[in-house]
Formats: sequence, structure tokens, C-alpha cells
Amino acid sequence: MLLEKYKIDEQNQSLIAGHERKLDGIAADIADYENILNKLMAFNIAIPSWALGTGGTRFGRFSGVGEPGSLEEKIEDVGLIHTLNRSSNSISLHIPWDIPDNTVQIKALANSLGLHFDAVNSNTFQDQADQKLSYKFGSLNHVDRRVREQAIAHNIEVIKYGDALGSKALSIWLADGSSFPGQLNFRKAFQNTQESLSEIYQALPGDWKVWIEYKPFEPNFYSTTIGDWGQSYLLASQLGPKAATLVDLGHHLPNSNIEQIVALLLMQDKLAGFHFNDSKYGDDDLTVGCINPYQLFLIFNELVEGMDVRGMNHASDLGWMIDASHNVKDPIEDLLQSVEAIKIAYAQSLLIDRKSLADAQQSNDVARAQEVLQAAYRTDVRPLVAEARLRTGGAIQPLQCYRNLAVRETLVNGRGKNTVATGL
Ligand code: RM4
Ligand code: MN
Ligand code: MN
Repeated sequence: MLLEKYKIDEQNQSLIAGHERKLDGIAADIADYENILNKLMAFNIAIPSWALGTGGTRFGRFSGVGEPGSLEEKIEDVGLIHTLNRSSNSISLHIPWDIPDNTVQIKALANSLGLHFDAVNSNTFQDQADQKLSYKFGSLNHVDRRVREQAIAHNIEVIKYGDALGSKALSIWLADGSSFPGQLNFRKAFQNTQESLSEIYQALPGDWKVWIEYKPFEPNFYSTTIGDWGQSYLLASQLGPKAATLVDLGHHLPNSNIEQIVALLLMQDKLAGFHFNDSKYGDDDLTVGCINPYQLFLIFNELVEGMDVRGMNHASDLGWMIDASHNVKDPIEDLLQSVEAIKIAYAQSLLIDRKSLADAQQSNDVARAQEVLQAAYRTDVRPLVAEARLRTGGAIQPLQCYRNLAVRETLVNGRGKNTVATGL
């Protein structure tokens, strides 16, 4: 289905007066108003193909209704999200969950909805039906060279799909590791991973990047071969300039200072980008900003400061992507909430009085530094984010608009109630 612009305009009509009143309330206090709006309008976050259906847990999966049953329908859903929020203009594919059989047609469909393809993700954490050797005991780190070769070949195949679609990055997350002490020789496992990655690196087209994700546990529970940002950074440094570290917010042990990790990776030009989500305990893959929006703001504080110091383009010089799983909410509603939370954190970080913060830091005025940060964090920037959306043709309130226009109900009519999304 397509959402016609006039329907969104009609929805906006009843909200416009209230919106303008709220916007006037904050606009006058923002010196850099137009500049900030331009940055917000340019800022997009990619939607992963695996987040459009219901995820489920190892205990079960409770399907939603009207879920996409094909890659085409997933692209259609991202098109709907983008029509509503004008901030989700790309999709990130997981291969082989979403193999584009006809890349020309798939690319044309995405382009017709104003979308392009973000990073492609390989998958060597599951065995596929037609696969010769098993990944039960690892993939790129495996003790058996033949398994490593199979995993390398898969990654190279993923690059080929991505290249045909116009992607510019390969994102690798490995389940490789060990569940019991003694199971693996840590050094050999790391060296095998490094050798395998360097073969994949050599297959990257000239303008491509490889993003290396880390995660401390799960599905292995004793060690993970790329367990933290240091290990990912080591690999990315050994590989060369096209390799960098991808930060998935859920891939840290509790209370890790993620903003500090981000600041240092950025300093070293080794920050690839993000998989945004939120968590209370582990890799919970919850809606961005639902548990700890202040942490998200502190991350964006480091990002904006660090990117500005390096003269980077906020919208395009890093990879911005959601990596979430939906068990109880409508995936489209959840993704709209996640994108909104990211844009709010970004907008708040653009409001930080950088000069005052630097002065406070320089004079060890700790209380003032906190005041400066929290003055920005406690500003209700929702009208600003809505204004950026409105100016680009989106909905003032995307979630409300989605409900009022009965989008899910229309999808159920077309797709049926019990469709099952591929992937997780
Ligand atoms: C992993 C990791 C990867 C994602 C898979 C589905 O935990 O976050 O990025 O591709 O889940
Ligand atoms: Mn991830
Ligand atoms: Mn994850």
C-alpha cells in the first residue's frame, strides 16, 4: 500500500495550530534555529529488514498480523515508515534472510519509494538448509579451515548482492566464541578471525567499508571471539582504513560507559556507526530510548562534538541504523518510536552550549558542566523534530497518523492475518 500525501496533510491540518504554538515556545530561544532544522531534516536512520516482522524469543514467537511475507513487502513497510517520518530513507538487508532474487527489480522498487540500501549483513550464526559444513563451533574463527572458507565465501557473496543494490558497507556480527572454559584457544580463534576477515577485506569494492560488530556474550556464554570494542578495534586497525567498529548499544555489559567508547573510536577514525536499540539487561533489542534516553543523549553529545571537531557530515559520515526485535508491539509503531527517540536525542545534543561546556571543563566547574548538558537534555525538542518532519512532507505525529489512517488494518486486508516474516 501507498500512503498518499494528501491523507497525511489532512491529519496534519488538525494539529498544525497546536504544533505552531509549541514551536514558537522554543524557537525564539534557539540561536541556530534554521541550521539545526536543516540538520534534523537531513538526518535519516536505516531500518533493518529483520525488524519488520515479530521477532520472538527462544521461548516462542507470537505472530503479529499483516506482517510482511516477502522482501518486497518489507521494503513496502519501510516506505510507509519513511512516508510518515521522512527520516528512514534506507533499508539494511540480512542475507540469507532476505535474498534479493532480482536485484534490478528490488532496487527499482526501493528507489520508487525514495529508499536506498544501507549496509548488508552477513549471517554465519545459523546453518542454512543447503549448507555443507556447520557453524555449530564457529565460522570465521573455526578450527577447521574449510568452515572458515565457507564463511568467507558467504561474506563475499553478500558483498556481491549489496554491490548490485548500491550498498556501500558489509556489516559482520559473529556468534563465534565458546560456552565453556577450555573449549577454545583464544589466541588461535582471534588469529583465525583476523585472517578470515582480511580475505573478506580484500574482496571489498574500492568505495566499500566493512563494519565489525562486537558483543560480549550470547549465544556463547563463556567467551566471544569479538567480545568488546577493544577486540573489534584491534581487528579494524590490523585490517586497514576500510574497516571500522560498529557499536550496537545492546552489546555491552551493564553500566558500560558507551559514550566514552564512542568518543574514543571517533577520535581514532574507527567508529563505523550504530545499531540503535535500548536494553535493561543484555541484548534486549528494545525500542530506542524506552529505558535510558539520557544515555542516548550523552552518546549524541559525544557524537556531535567529535564529528564537528573532525569536520564530518552528521548525516552521511557514519552508519545510523536500528537493530531491534519486536515481540509485543506492532513493529512499524515501534520503529516510528525508535526513530523519533534518536532524532530527539540528536536535536537535544545540537542545542548544547558547546562554548559554555568547554569553559566549564577547562575551569573544572563540574556543576556548571552538568547544568549545560542537562539544560539541553531537559528541553522539549519534540516540536523541533516535528517541524523538520513537516517541512519535508511528513506527519506532525507519525504514530497517531499511522493509527488514524488504519495502516495496519489495511495491510491485514491485503496480506492476511497470519503471515510470517522471514528472518528471526
Ligand atoms: C545480533 C547482532 C546483529 C544482528 C543479529 C540479528 O545480536 O546485533 O547485528 O544482525 O543479532
Ligand atoms: Mn546488531
Ligand atoms: Mn544485537
